[in-house]
Amino acid sequence: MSSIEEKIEQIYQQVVRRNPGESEFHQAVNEVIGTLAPVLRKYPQYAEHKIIERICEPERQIIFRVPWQDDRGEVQINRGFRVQFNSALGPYKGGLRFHPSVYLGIVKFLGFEQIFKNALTGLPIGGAKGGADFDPKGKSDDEVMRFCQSFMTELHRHLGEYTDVPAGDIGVGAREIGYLFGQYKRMTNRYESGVLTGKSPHWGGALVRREATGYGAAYFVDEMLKVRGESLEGKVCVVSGSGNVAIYTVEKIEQLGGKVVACSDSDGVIYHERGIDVATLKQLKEVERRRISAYADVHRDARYIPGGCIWDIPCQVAMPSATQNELDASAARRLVANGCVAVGEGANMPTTPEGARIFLEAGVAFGPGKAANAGGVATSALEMQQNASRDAWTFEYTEQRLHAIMTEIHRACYETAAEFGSPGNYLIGANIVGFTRVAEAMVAFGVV
Ligand code: NDP
Ligand code: 2IT
Repeated sequence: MSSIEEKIEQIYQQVVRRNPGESEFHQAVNEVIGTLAPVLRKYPQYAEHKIIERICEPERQIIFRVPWQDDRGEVQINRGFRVQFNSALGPYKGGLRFHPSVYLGIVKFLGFEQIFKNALTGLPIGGAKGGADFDPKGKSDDEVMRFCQSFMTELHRHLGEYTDVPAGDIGVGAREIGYLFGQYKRMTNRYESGVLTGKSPHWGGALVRREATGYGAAYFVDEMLKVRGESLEGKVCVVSGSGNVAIYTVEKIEQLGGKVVACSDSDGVIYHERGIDVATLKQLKEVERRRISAYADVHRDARYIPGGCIWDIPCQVAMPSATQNELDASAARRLVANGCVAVGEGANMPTTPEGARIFLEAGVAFGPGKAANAGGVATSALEMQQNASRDAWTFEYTEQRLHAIMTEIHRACYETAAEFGSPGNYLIGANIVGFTRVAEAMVAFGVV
């Protein structure tokens, strides 16, 4: 090992020691800084300025009590988080996740990834993430509203259109953003549209934000296939999950001529050989808020596999779009054996490090989340632009901008991977592009 590699390993060990028990955060840090040795070799000033050490330490971490009353009047207590990780390139920006598994380690892994993803978009946004260990499943609208109001009552003092701009993630969609914005407006007495993104287009939200992550992920995979002289046209695909990202990944793949034969939730898998019907998906998930098993009641030729593993289904393109570490080494081996040629991560860190290694060794085109799913936050930044100029763009124009951003992210990752001696390795390309953009700004700002 060279001294640079040893130094990076020491930094990683230091991160593990300073952040005990936060395995997802350790994993995300290792995955990024493990690829940065060639960058430090080329730009020794980043080591001198201790950019890696500084980037691994969040600028600010906020943890707070969220008390609320359920429909029976019983008091419930949850824990809220906001990790404002890095503001070198712009105001803190990143989603809120409401899921019972949320703890500091998850929020920190997501916030860390967000720094580099946001830099990749080329737009002026820093990195952050937040959320709560609140489980929206089975809660009434009123309960969700009271929870969101209590959450924002504390968080509002840390936000602002030039300070920190949250959006959605797992368990947080347009309904939750509405309740959060309503409470922010009430507490601050300001109609500050740009303080949250993912708003309804009826009151300041950007058209295409709802679709953006899924559409962008499909565009990214199409770009990876183009480099190989192929496209999504005619490809058999599987998309895990059935939430916001999954639904619009299915929609765009189908628009680009691919066929999605399966999607899922945490209870099971739907297999529909003639292709998932996206209108049914939207009706069941967005309108009725039901489980994916209900799809098989609507389409009798579809099969529901309770407890099934979606990666057992043969496909040419796999789009993990549910959650972290949902695709491990054994699933990666099965996908490769079944003829999978491209993987686009719609979710954040859905593939384990071993799974990613298997894809790269097998020559599968592997689009890491921080590049492939950046379309969501990029369109959030477009929403901020529209809010700042009190303007509203058309669907067509906004989608064109999203498409151009995804094409540019692909180009930057592809060319940088080749420049640093790893052609075709988008993981390395994405990490290096994202890191160097943030590092340049941090060096310019001095020791802050
Ligand atoms: P949603 O809440 O809309 O949907 C989440 C989906 O993933 C549901 O189908 C859910 O199933 C499934 N899921 C969640 N947790 C688990 C789990 N532990 N095991 C199995 N399935 C699970 O969230 P999004 O679609 O917004 O987010 C999906 C992923 O995309 C996340 O990793 C998120 O960080 C990432 N992402 C989201 C962006 C956005 O704009 N929304 C932007 C970029 C990335 P169930 O209902 O059974 O829980
Ligand atoms: O992981 C992500 O990029 C998001 N959940 C979207 C963040 C945002 O601010 O739009």
